[in-house]
Amino acid sequence: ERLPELLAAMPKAELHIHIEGSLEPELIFALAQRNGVALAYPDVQALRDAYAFTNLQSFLDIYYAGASVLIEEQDFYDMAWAYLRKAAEENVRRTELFFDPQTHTARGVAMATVINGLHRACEDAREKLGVDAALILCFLRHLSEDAAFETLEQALPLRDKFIGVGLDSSELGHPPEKFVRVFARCRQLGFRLVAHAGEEGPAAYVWSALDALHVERIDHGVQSIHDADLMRRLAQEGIPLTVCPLSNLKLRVFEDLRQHNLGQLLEAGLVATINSDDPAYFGGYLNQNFIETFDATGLGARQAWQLATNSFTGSFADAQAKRRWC
Ligand code: ES4
Ligand code: ZN
Repeated sequence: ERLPELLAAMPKAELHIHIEGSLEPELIFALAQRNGVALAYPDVQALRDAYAFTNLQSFLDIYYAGASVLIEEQDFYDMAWAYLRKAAEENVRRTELFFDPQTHTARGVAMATVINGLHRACEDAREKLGVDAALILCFLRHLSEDAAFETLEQALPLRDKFIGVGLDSSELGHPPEKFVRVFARCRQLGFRLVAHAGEEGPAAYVWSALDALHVERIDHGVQSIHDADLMRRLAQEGIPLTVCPLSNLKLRVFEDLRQHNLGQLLEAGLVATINSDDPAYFGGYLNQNFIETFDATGLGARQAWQLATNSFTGSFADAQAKRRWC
């Protein structure tokens, strides 16, 4: 049987998807119209043409601009529902969605509007699509730790609607240490913890995400390859890495997909996974990430099985659900 069909058909989990990064240009324009929000681009094609990124920051600027059309609870629902339908089609059985509340609260959108819209879509996904979906609140690392504390405070009345917290946005110059106190508080509160580290930033940021923040998973983490001691630790402790190949390609973390180190991470025994990151911006949803990465790097059926297994074992699903999938 052909590999692309196997990759598409196999049940899998997605552990690294920013729901604002699933907002397609067509939905951005529809929501802009619905909400009377002005966009800096005349049409869908002009917006798509602006997706010519050279690094993480050049992407983030346009990603935050796209999110400005989200105003009402139904907007957040519609965005998440569109992604969850796509996930179901791609045989995703479990997905853990990042969201960036500070992008929205800074524009005067209430925290409850954001979380209730996303959470309702997750509930409908379980019921109508058979997709198990959970939310992870991300703090924006280019903002202060005080701003993160304020965000946590605003979200706590809705704490049963998200399972964990993460750390995203501009990595360089914003090391994990900046958020030690707020992550300690989240840990105390019983949230699951993750952080972006080693995407553009150095392996040292992966060490501090583990030792200063006590995260359970590393988002990206591809720079870990440059530190042999770190590689041994990640393997020994079974710390999952949520790798995003098409994102890495578009943001020039690797200049060619053939140079991507996913195969080496697996070879070293790490719990590496494939994820889409911001599929509307990076040229593909989860199955496209699998197919293009396998094609470029020559991975085979054995790695396909390993990646699917890793995605479920690395997830924050309960033990019973994991037994059902694995
Ligand atoms: C992100 Cl690719 C990436 N890196 C860091 N933060 C992000 N937020 C959305 N996509
Ligand atoms: Zn990400």
